[in-house]
Amino acid sequence: MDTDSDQPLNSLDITPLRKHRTPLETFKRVGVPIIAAVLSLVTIIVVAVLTKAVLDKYYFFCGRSLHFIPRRQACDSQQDCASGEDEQNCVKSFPNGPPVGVRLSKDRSTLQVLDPDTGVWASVCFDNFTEALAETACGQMGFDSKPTFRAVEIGPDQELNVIEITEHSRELQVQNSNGSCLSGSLVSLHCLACGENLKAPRVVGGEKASVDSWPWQVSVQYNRQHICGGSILDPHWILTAAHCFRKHLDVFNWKVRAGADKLDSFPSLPVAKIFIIGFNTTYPKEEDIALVKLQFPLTFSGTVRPICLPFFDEELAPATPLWIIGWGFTEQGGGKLSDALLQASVQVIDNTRCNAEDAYEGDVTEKMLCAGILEGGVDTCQGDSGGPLMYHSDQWQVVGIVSWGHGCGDPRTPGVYTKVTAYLNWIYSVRKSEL
Ligand code: 4AZ
Repeated sequence: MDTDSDQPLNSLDITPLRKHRTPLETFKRVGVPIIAAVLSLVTIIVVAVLTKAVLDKYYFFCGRSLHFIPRRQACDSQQDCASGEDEQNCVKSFPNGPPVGVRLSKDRSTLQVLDPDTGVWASVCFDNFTEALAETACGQMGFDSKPTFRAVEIGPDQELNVIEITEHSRELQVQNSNGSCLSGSLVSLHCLACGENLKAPRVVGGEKASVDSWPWQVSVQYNRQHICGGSILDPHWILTAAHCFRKHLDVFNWKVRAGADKLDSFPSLPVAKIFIIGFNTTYPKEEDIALVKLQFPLTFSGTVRPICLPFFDEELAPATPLWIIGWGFTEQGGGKLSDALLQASVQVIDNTRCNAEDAYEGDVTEKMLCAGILEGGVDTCQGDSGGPLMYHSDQWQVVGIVSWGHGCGDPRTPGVYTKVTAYLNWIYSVRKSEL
């Protein structure tokens, strides 16, 4: 073996020859570790996301004492976290308080104010009415949008009870009630543009609906599962039913989906607060109304818009046509949710008929409304709860909230709805308390 020829003459002269790597070797040395690192990272992220989803679903994290408690212990009226965070962000009871003292009549949306001394409601004269007063009036009804108003002539039967108003600490006050109103005009007030859709509904019967027809319809969801329908009242507020929250009182996992007619295809919006009237109601019948406050205001568009609240004096005669919509069961009992939003037309059924012996035997109160069709077969059902019962006059109004009923579609036992006019003062008070 000739070793000498392999030895460098001088060790300082070594200039190691750059070894030329094949693409396969380069891939092995550089590509494989990168891929391994990326894969590990993806795995870590997936595991972390899944762990978080599972933890969020089954556990509540006590942030200050850094420990988990089972989710069912959150909002159970007992403090389980050391500093009580588990009882802080829960569905809130907001009892129906004193009258907010302001209301709008179906007669051209004219403004009425309560005289607290006499307990009498009076129409507001247009004399000296200002934009500031319009804002105050709408603020008392819990709107924070820019109102519009105009003068409308006093009708022949309205002359008696017309007043001028002023303002005192953001509340309207009756200034004089001597009946003089020089302008001879009342205030017609609109707090928010509402109840307009791009497309009118057409056919009667359960058929597919378009979000262009019902841009106020939302899906109220717990852990991404559709529980109830709801309607957009303004950028912050969704009207729905109280019984939707019966099983889950923690606000965190509730989300609202708005802006599409397919159940699983819309962006989901975080909820800030949920209000109901009280917890001690005889489920599901009494006071079945809830207000959901969104964390961020909605941006209105063709597919996301508010519906109007009814006027305080909007009485609906039997047989008045109304509309129902929802993703609820299409068959009673073992049905499943409909992926597409469905719509149907129904009629007001008077409470006496609805309370008959062969029907609800007196369970339907004045604060509820029955609607259906005589032949049966068209009705709301499980999963439609919380959604609107709608009436169209100049605009679309949410006159009812899907609440309860015996079965679905039975001609003798139509759907029963929370009568929204009976809760206007509550809706106004809750929103006002959050302005
Ligand atoms: C429910 O369980 C339900 N047919 C909603 C509406 C009606 C019945 C039940 C009315 O949410």
